[in-house]
Amino acid sequence: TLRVRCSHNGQNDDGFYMRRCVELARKAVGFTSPNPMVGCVIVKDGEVVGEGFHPKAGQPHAEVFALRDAADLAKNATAYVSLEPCNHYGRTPPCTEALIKAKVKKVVVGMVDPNPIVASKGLDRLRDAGIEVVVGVEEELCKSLLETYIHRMLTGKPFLALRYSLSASGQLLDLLGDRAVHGGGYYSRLLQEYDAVVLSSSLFSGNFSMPSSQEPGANQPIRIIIQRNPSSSSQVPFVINEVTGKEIIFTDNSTVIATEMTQQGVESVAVDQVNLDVVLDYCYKQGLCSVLLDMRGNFSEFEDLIKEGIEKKYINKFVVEILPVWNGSVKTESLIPLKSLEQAVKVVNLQCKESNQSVVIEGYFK
Ligand code: AOF
Ligand code: ZN
Repeated sequence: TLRVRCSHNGQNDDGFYMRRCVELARKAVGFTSPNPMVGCVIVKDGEVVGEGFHPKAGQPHAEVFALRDAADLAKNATAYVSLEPCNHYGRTPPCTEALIKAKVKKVVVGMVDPNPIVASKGLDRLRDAGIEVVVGVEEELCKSLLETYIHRMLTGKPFLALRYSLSASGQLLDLLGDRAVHGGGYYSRLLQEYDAVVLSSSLFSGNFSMPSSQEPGANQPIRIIIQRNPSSSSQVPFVINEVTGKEIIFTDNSTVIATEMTQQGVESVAVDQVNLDVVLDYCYKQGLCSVLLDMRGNFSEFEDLIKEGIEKKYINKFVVEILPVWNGSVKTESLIPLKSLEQAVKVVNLQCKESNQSVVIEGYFK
């Protein structure tokens, strides 16, 4: 078979192949949760002889696909993997054994697996088998690919991102504003990356339709609907359109309403106070890695959730989409003056993301 020969200028080849691993891993965005996205490349004499990525939890890992692709050529080759190969029997057998059996000479790893059942045991096993192991190539890139997985493993909480949209004139936009972008391209892609999306029940009073994630078969996040002080069952929110997937309603103080919802076939959780602790704990127990706090509809319902999220440092990231609409004049009375730059919450790694109809900015809370 004809194999792709990659040019190597004698410079940082390891980085080149690791970036290819990450590119391969990304092919499964929105398909692998709760498993991490992983890519693997097998290289022999400067030639790529095998490639693979982990397509979905329950399916074989990246290394297995790449080794199958390389077949006999894996012998004495170097395997590049964006995440440390596993050394345990989970849904699938250990990748370390597959690499050893294929007789690879060297394994180059992007990052150590933070999963406590792996955590360097994979590296130890490879070294014990006489394989040369290099760790930490393009580590930051590999880590950014797995930010939600790493966060869940290290903190016992799902990764939480806040999303909202702004007019070009600087105001928060409601649902109507969101429709300024036809097809909601960026939003659909974003949904695909999160395991759960938190929405306000106020959204469901009108003709709200939830876009589905972009690719067929891709992850459709669980919808968590916050409904405060429900007074009658007529307010039971539900999704009108064809979007599938689980929906669950969190209500304040009303087991009566909760019972009614259950009778109507809607899953609900009644708690004294709906807050992020409750929502995040629920998501963690469900095995979810990431939650998107989606500020659409009634912003006041979200005000205290966001305040809590910032104060308790639960919000890891924000995603703001600036849409091509100008919303009247800018009202200066709505400005909240910044007391001092020192007191402001610091945002790091501000980045502009690709989107064809809007400007998308992402940033992280320090
Ligand atoms: C790898 N390569 O491509 C992935 C790894 O239940 P399992 O067998 O799928 O194991 C899941 C765990 O394996 C997961 O939590 C993570 O630690 C590791 N994922 N490891 O060597 C891969 N996806
Ligand atoms: Zn594995």
